[in-house]
Amino acid sequence: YSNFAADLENTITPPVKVEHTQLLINGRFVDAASGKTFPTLDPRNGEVIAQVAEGDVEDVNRAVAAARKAFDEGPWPRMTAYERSRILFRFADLIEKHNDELAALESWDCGKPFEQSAKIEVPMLARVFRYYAGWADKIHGMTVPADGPHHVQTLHEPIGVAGQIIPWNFPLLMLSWKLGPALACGNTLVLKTAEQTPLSALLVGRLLHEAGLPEGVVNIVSGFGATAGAAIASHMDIDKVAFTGSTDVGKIILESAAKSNLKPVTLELGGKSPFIVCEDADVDQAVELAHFALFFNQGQCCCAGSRTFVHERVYDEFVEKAKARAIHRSVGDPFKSGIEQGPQVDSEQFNKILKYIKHGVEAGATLQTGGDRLGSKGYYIQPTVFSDVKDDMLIATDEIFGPVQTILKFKDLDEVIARANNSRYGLASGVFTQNLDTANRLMRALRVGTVWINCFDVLDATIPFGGYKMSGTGREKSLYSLSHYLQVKAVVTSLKNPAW
Ligand code: TXE
Repeated sequence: YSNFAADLENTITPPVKVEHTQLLINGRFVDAASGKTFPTLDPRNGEVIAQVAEGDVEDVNRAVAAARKAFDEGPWPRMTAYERSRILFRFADLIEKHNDELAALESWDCGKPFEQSAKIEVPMLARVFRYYAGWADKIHGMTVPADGPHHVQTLHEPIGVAGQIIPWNFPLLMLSWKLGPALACGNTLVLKTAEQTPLSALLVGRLLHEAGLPEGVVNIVSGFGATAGAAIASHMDIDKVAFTGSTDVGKIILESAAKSNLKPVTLELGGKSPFIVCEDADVDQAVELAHFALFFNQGQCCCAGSRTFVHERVYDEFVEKAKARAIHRSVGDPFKSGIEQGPQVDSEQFNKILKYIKHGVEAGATLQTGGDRLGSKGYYIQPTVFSDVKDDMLIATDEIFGPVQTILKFKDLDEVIARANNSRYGLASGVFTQNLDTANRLMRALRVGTVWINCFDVLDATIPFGGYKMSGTGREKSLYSLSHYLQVKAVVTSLKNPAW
């Protein structure tokens, strides 16, 4: 890794200016009520990018009041669905116009490769909003053939004010998966960004208003979980909460919702997704896909293929090649061309990953490559591969959320199904095989929200995403996401002339 490490000492200046650092409440950028700010840091070197307004309970209250007014008095929920749809389409056009600016803010704050942000994530952001713009005028109820002299229909109404709390690993995409369905259904909302990555969402907020979004519909509060986040989860005037983050905080959110006003909650939490390489696999292809499944986004994906199960027939060859692929992974300044991996998001995640690597070594797994930090500043970690991993080692049970591949050996399908399902999580999985029967068997047997067969991380807006077990509840993206942002009202009308 020495070549990369040498490069890490000089950080490239990102091609963007930070314009927005205040909270967005009622269509205006404002300071926090307390006047407090917090620094958002550059993961390449730990230096301050900008001071950002630190929202707290009082700011959440102001934001909820604005969202409530925008919901109760309109115009947003009462606009024609077509008008709402047009605003969202215009917003998607503005995303494209500001592609590189959004991508640069995202990469600077998160540490992810700029090429990844500019070519994959920001285009996906526009795609997600166009998907939901298309839904806005296609949301409608049913007529119901009830017994008796009644005409029965259902109205699908927006749920009200949504509270949305997002993490730092994909700030823009997580924002789009939450704002998209909420807005298409006519809700207003308060979004809390992660404290590590507040910047890109604030530019999104400005662009939404440039597209014609009425004031108060989207309010964005930067701040911390224990203060601003907790205020959202327990707020009496928020009608629904959507959260993406750790399983531990997911439990707190559910509890706060129950203890306050019983608002419905959707949760998208952690995972320990199996990636199963079957005996008929083309090893080179399997290695490449398994590598992508784990290392993409510095390994900071809730659906990362973080338990690589490999059939014993191809195991040795797979381990050798997985190691070689990890050694060749290009790690470096995310603003440099051709970089596959940047730094981890912050010192907390960085230390957590190094701790798990140490656990792995101590537990007796074989460290094939990596295992340490890269360079002397910032939060870069060497692409790391462990083989001979046993199911009960912490590196095989816990979400590491970093560039650490753990390879486990299996003998037959029954065994790997049982082991893959033996997890408190159930978010996603990958299956690599040419055998149709094997693929069909695994597809049905795995207790997870997504099965990717001979592919991974296909996250199109049309495909539902969400977890079984402790990976969460509810589905994001796709038609399924809309139901979480709608109330169903039954309307029963007595018929004067039932004979008809
Ligand atoms: O998560 P938190 P952290 C996993 C991953 C990672 C671990 C810890 O394993 O290493 O979680 O990351 C807000 N009330 N995932 O500490 O704390 C917080 O401000 C309300 C998986 O960053 O869950 C941020 O906006 N909100 C995951 C968001 O919750 C609270 C993505 C996530 O932070 C809160 C991120 C509280 N009491 C981490 N405490 C995924 N599913 O993709 C914190 N928050």
